[in-house]
Amino acid sequence: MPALLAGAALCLVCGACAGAPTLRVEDAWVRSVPAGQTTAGYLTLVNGTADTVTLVGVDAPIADEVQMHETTRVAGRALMRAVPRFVVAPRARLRFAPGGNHLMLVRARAALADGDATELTLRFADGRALQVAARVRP
Ligand SMILES: [Cu+2]
Repeated sequence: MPALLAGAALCLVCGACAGAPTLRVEDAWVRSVPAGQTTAGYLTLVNGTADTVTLVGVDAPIADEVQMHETTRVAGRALMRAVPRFVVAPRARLRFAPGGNHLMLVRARAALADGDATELTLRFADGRALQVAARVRP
């Protein structure tokens, strides 16, 4: 019985933490790259709100251009193609991860070395923007 009560108390605490619905980014990172080359970025967008959000682009001051790509399998081969927007349902997550959706950071304006941090800004259809720090790693 004491264990049950403790569990109930924990749930209340969790509920309080999750009280503020937010749109946030987890685990943003960019693969290290020499200057002038193209690299990839990854992150998880967490839509903790009750609204659908539409991601329409990402900006990175380190790159000439950023494209959002998805990876599809055609006849056993992985092909990537640019996607203009990603729609994220309420309380859903959108993952950019190796082998799947990813950000292409075209022509790095400076070298990105392991341990650096770089900035990414996510832009949404409603005009909102979300700026995050991405770790650089191999
Ligand atoms: Cu790509």
